[in-house]
Amino acid sequence: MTAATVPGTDRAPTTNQGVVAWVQEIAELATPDRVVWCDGSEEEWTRLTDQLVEAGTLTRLDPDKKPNSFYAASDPDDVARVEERTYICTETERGAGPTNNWMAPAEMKQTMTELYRGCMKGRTMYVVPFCMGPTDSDDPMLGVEITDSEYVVISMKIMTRMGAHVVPLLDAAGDRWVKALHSIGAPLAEGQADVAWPCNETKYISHFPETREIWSFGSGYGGNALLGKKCYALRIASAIAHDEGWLAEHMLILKLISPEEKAYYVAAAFPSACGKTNLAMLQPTIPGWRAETVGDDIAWMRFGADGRLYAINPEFGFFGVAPGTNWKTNPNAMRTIEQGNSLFTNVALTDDGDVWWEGLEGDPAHLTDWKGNDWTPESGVNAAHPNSRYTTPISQCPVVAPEWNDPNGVPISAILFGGRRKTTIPLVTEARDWQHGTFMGATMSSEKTAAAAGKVGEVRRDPMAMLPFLGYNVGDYFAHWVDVGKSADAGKLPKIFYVNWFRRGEDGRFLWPGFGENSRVLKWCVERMEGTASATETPIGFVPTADQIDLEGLDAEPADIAASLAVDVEEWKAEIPLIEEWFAKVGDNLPSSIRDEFEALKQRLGA
Ligand code: GTP
Ligand code: SPV
Ligand code: MN
Repeated sequence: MTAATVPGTDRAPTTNQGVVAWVQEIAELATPDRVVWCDGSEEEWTRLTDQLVEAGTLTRLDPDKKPNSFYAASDPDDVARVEERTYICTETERGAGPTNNWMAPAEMKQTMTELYRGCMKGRTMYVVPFCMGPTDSDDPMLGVEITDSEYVVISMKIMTRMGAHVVPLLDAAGDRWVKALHSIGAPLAEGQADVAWPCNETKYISHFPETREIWSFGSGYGGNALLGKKCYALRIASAIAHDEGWLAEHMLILKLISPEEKAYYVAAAFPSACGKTNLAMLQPTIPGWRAETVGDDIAWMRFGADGRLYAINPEFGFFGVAPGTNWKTNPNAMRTIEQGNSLFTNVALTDDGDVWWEGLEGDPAHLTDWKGNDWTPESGVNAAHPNSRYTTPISQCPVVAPEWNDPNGVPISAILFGGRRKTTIPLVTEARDWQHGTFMGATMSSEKTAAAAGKVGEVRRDPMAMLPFLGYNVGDYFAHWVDVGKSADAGKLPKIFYVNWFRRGEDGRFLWPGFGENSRVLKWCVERMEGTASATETPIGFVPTADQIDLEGLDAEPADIAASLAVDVEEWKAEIPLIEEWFAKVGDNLPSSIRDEFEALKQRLGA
């Protein structure tokens, strides 16, 4: 089939000839049965969800419980981001750096072109115009995703600003838009029956930061397939941000309001499945304090005319970890999904048309688990996959900040870094200054979670929670952070803190209750910014003692709180060779200022 005969190719709603030519080129290569230009309408949503119910990909939930909401179960081999199949294809290997898989762009394109050849046979090719961040921005960040997955189209409707209203922006964009090509890689032969979750064993998630392109093949799940999210808003955008002097970060954005009605905006970088969504929807336990959500996963930060750092959330929905979410840990997420218009992937299905996952209230006697098997409490397996997720509109969040859609963003006064560490890292540490904070971020570490395929629990360095999401050389990234600090008025830079909600006692229990109680830590951070709280200077930075944090009414063992805040010099000395090893990997591109911070830390520890 040639492009001229792929029905629909010629129905482009845009005058952007670059878009038209690219769609034509891909239609010719992938040979779908038809091309559909998505308009993002309710009619389109209904048509696609009906079609997916018919195909067995989606199950409609009971509308009295979750209106206009659906359950999906993926192929058991397509459940998370595939980091070992994720590539940064820069002209030089140095460009991608020591932390990314690299292949030369021409070689990758040659390999993948052969995979894409005929890969949409028997399917529909959808063209999804989308915008990351508010559409009324001075410089809207546009993209076009081509995909052969209906599930991806409806997910993109929740997660991005997409459809007809983006087309006028695209018309005027020239070549300032990102080509995002996605295929599940499951062509259908004449008469071949489809499966509920088609995908391909061979997977590639490839990025070409120099030409602002994304090529994804073989997976239909999450960050592998919804290309506006990690691929564009982090990997491609981090490279753009490096060139243009701003920051694209794996951070939530939270608005904290004091009893005096003063608002503080906080951005926080925690690795995948380490608490961003939960903190973003925090329900403070301290009387008089309130919190509102701006974003739960990604922040784009630029300096404003007043010299302060302003953040926007480029996303339009939440793609949240389901297990552990409940009315106690995250009531605002529960209220968001309760309103419907949501997808639930790889959770369990109840017998009465609702969803369930480990940690949710209720103790169901019978379920259909994420693999489609009968499940009872005696089954001895999880009913939901640990990386099962809800996809839901931000606008439904009952505590969404009114300014979440403001193209100018919100002024950030604090940045938190944090990982999941059983030992060593105290509940909270304040950096001495921006450069020290950059060192903290650069040496951050965390135990691996189910958000990516691979071994769970292993400690790895995850700088600024960006290890899997950086579109260029990690040493250049650290230098960029240092430069951003130098370019600014020090007094206007956010203060940096390092937190750890996950420190454990010898018996394995969490020392800090976490969730809403994290507001106590945030209150201390705010009071440090205001100069009203005290801290104790330690070799690793400023750490509070238990009496320096507001613990009134907290139900916790004082010994546990003290242990969560302890700076154990011996544990820290054991951390030194691990940082040494990490910096050896970063190599010659490690900025000397970050090396200096390390030497100073060693001196203070007597290591
Ligand atoms: P991604 O969407 O993968 O980027 O994850 P995330 O960083 O948004 O993590 P999320 O908030 O979804 O939390 C992941 C897991 O950590 C869930 O099972 C939570 O219940 C758990 N969690 C979140 N906050 C806390 C906390 O303060 N303490 C403890 N112990 N667990 C937490
Ligand atoms: C993460 O892993 O950090 C996520 C989920 O937010 S995904 O979109 O799959 O990357
Ligand atoms: Mn994330």
